[in-house]
Amino acid sequence: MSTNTEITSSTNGQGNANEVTEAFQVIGMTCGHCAGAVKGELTGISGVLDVRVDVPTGQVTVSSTTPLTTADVRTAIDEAGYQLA
Ligand SMILES: [Cu+2]
Repeated sequence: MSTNTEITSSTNGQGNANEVTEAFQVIGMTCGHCAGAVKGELTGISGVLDVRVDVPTGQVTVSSTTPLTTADVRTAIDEAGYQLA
């Protein structure tokens, strides 16, 4: 399982919620449609703010208001038709 978690605190004195950015490795994406499908499913997870997909490396970076569970991410990627590495 290759999951990198990096916590980014946006503390600019406004009491903003922290933004969590996590990178996941997805197997099977080959083109922009694949990326769009994965992005669409992940965006549907509660709290997700932004999803970036790099098709050549299979790296998917998700920013969210709270840390995502691996189960949620795995389910979303399954729904899109791909596999979490
Ligand atoms: Cu494709």
